[in-house]
Amino acid sequence: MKQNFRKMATAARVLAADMVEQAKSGHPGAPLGMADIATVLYAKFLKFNPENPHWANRDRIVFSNGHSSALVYALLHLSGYPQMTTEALKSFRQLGSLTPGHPEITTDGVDFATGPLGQGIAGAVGMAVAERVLNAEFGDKLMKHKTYCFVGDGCLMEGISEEAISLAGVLNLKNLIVLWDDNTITIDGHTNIATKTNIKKRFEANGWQVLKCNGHHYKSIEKALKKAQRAKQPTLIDCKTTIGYGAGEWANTPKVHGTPLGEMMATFKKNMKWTLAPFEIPQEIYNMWHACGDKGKRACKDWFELAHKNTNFMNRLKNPVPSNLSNVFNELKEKFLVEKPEMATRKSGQIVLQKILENMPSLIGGSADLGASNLTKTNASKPISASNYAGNYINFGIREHAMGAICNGIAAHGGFVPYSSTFFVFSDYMRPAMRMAALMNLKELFIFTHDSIGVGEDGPTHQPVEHLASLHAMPNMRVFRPAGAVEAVESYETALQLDGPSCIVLSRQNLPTVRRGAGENLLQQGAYVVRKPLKKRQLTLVASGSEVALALQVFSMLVEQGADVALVSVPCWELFMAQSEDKREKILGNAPRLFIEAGSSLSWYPLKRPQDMILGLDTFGESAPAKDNFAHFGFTKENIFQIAEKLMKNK
Ligand SMILES: Cc1ncc(C[n+]2csc(CCOP(=O)(O)OP(=O)(O)O)c2C)c(N)n1
Ligand SMILES: [Mg+2]
Repeated sequence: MKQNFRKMATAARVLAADMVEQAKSGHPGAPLGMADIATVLYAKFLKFNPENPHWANRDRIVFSNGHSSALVYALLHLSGYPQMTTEALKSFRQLGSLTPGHPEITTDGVDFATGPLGQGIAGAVGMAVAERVLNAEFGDKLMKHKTYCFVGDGCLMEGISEEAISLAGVLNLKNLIVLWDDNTITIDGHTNIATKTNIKKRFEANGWQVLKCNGHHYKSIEKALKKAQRAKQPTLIDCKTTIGYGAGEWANTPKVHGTPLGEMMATFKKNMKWTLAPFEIPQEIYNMWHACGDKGKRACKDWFELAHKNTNFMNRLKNPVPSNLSNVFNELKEKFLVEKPEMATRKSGQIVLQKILENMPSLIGGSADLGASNLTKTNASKPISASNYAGNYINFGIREHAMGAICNGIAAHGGFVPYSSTFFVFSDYMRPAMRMAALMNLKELFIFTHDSIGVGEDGPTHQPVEHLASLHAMPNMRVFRPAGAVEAVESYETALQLDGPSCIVLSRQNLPTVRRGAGENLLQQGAYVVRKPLKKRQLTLVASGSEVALALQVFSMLVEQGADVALVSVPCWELFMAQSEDKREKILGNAPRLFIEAGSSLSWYPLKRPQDMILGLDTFGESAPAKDNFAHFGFTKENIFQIAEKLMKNK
């Protein structure tokens, strides 16, 4: 099949322009500018199979400038992804379509959801890491592919890109090829109004190879991509392009970034020498585009023949969580129930993590330079490095934002459950990536330690207050805050059983083991009665994490006074709120409720009735020893005892 790149790129351009026009909304600028590069990439290099979009050894492609989505869908349509019909293109940006405003991974052929600039390039770094680690474990025949990533000027301005490319340099991810749509235009004008960074020097300083091409000249693009294939380092290709290429006076102006061509459409189509009706593509051009997938189809077929013989590998891809983990969890629970350790949950968490790591090669992750504090580096951790990818621990450096997005990329790649870790208060630094994990429903663990004012002397900058509530507000994110060692085991167990992302929030300070009997995993319903009332409840104490221990002291004081009290632990607010109201009410009971949490009171209002009370923390903490801090904010057994007595009297 003789491919004519000019015709192919023109078809991609007009389709993208037609889509934006039909929707009366979207971004024509980047698609028109990037179409030539994408055409050469798809025709000559990208290894993909439209008939099997999830084939594990395909090349990955991330459009970090997610506003180029019209081009993404045009490419998927032209190259023959069955789902991406002309109808789908016509539904661009409409409710329930496969062609949402920015790419989402629920569309076949979209490897990573993008839109918030910079997330994509960090995700691509994660994919390249995943590929290298699997390659080290299973060899070239089963796992060897490239990760391509388009970025705009915006992605490179975002700080996360610096975090990501510097780690990519350290890990020397030679299979990562980033294509920069270098059009010197962003929404507000020429890039020189906001940056004078020498991008070439910046990437080179991080150990990358930097190549350059004319992004509208096929030979030039091909030459650069060819060189990148043989790279010994990660590669940036600086593709000089014109935003809105072909769109008359709008080309090379910010206007074309996000304005449907409208009155400029006629000029554009004339410049493209295109006379067909909107969405009409000649068969000859379809044939050229369909041929792009041929190399991938052959490679995919060969790969399956081999891969099927390796059940270990195939099972790993199907489900990275091994089936025998329940034994690990049960043994640990038994051990903790017998030993009843007085231990920080970050420490019991480390014991759990180590046991899982020993049994789960697909669990990889690391910390943003707090391995020794988060206790997420274990005796079973082995570093992943440029000289040896066969490890399970990533030294992320002090780069929380990229750490989150890189883990998203590892999870989206497949074959792994990634984990990241830092102080809970710095979850803010990775929140945009966590939101994308939730949106993509990626199974991963965000492990946070130093979960409250219990941090103590480091002071309010280091003391999370609003973080639990703010993460509860994030859709599809689960937050586990175990009260002790047994709940720590169950937090990991539940997080690994369920789909999607989970946070595991752990204490710095020691906590008693509050759980008594073993039995089933009690975290699956989010909350449970950890100390039962005798006959008729007069009060229910409700707490999570370290405050459960405090509540337990109050419980004992009240019981000594002859009161009949229940203590409820809520290790996972989201799972509890997902229960039926009946079930929740049964656990919480009719008696007055006293909610105790050393954090924003916001989360407890949905469960608070007029006769109940919340002891929360709605200001910043103080720099003081933890004990003094808790006392200052009323988190003492004496104060809570008094509040409890008042609540019971008021009834
Ligand atoms: C984190 C984030 N901030 C802001 C935006 C809004 N936004 C979308 S595109 C864009 C400009 C991007 O410029 P560039 O990457 O050069 O794209 P081009 O205009 O060249 O297509 C901005 C500010 C965003 N999507 N994400
Ligand atoms: Mg630009």
